Amino acid sequence: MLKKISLIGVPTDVGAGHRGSSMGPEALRVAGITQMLERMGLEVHDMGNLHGPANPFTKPVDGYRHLEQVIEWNQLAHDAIYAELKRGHMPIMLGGDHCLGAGSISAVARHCREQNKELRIIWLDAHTDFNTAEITPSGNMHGMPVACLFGHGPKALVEMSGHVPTLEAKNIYQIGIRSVDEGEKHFIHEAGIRVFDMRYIDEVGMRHTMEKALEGLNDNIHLHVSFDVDFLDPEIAPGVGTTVRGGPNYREAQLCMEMIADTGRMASLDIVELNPALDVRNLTANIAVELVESLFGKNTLVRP
Ligand SMILES: [Mn+2]
Repeated sequence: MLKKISLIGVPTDVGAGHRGSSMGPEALRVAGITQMLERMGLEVHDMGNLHGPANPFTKPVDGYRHLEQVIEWNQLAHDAIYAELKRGHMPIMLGGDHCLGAGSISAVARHCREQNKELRIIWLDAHTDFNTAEITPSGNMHGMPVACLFGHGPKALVEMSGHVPTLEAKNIYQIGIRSVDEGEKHFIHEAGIRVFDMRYIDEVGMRHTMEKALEGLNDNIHLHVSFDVDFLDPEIAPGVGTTVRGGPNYREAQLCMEMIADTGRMASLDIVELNPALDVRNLTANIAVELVESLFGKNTLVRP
């Protein structure tokens, strides 16, 4: 694992239906993300927040809400994350809503292409985020980043990584899924994406699920984790805009993170959709920071 971490705050909610995830980066800092990472022995560079357009809070146009602002924020995130990867730091994006996954992963994919590395994304989320302008029920672009990365969406986002499509089915595993829109369901199936939904996790357990998602990792794979906080059950993580009941509980989420840490291969991370306006005394930010601590290898015992 890389020793130098760069925190990049991307304070926007232009892709979301509810306002508030723009306050996510500061809530994570207040919850002590920097101090936690330093305690883990890492060198932390807090790059501060990016500055982009305000949220106009207007209605969707042709199936996209705030398209212009979403593109601008994604380009900013892409450029900042790419610059950190280029100088050998491990970027952690503090979102921001999940529309930023398009820009962030475009940067990671660009870097991997240049380094001749394979990319594997672990997408932790209640939703598949595979909507397009044609099938979206809301126009909210935080439901579209995966589709963009697969080549379906506005040109500026689809082409951001410099290679279309940015991802193929073999590059991504989605975990914790429990809310898929009708049009999305068929589209995901056609694309051949491996989705480990909550039923799968219920049936075989988190351990087996993560073994599958992490199998075959080697030196040449860059592991990126896209952690949408709505992955978690709303009982433990109420501070998100799109809560869906029946998510992983605290122990299951911990196991998921610990198993990713065990691989020692995580090379970039996004934390998105934390919404302090909907949170209770920063509880969800605190839980997110605890889980990220496990993601960086916090163990209860010394393990072989
Ligand atoms: Mn999401």
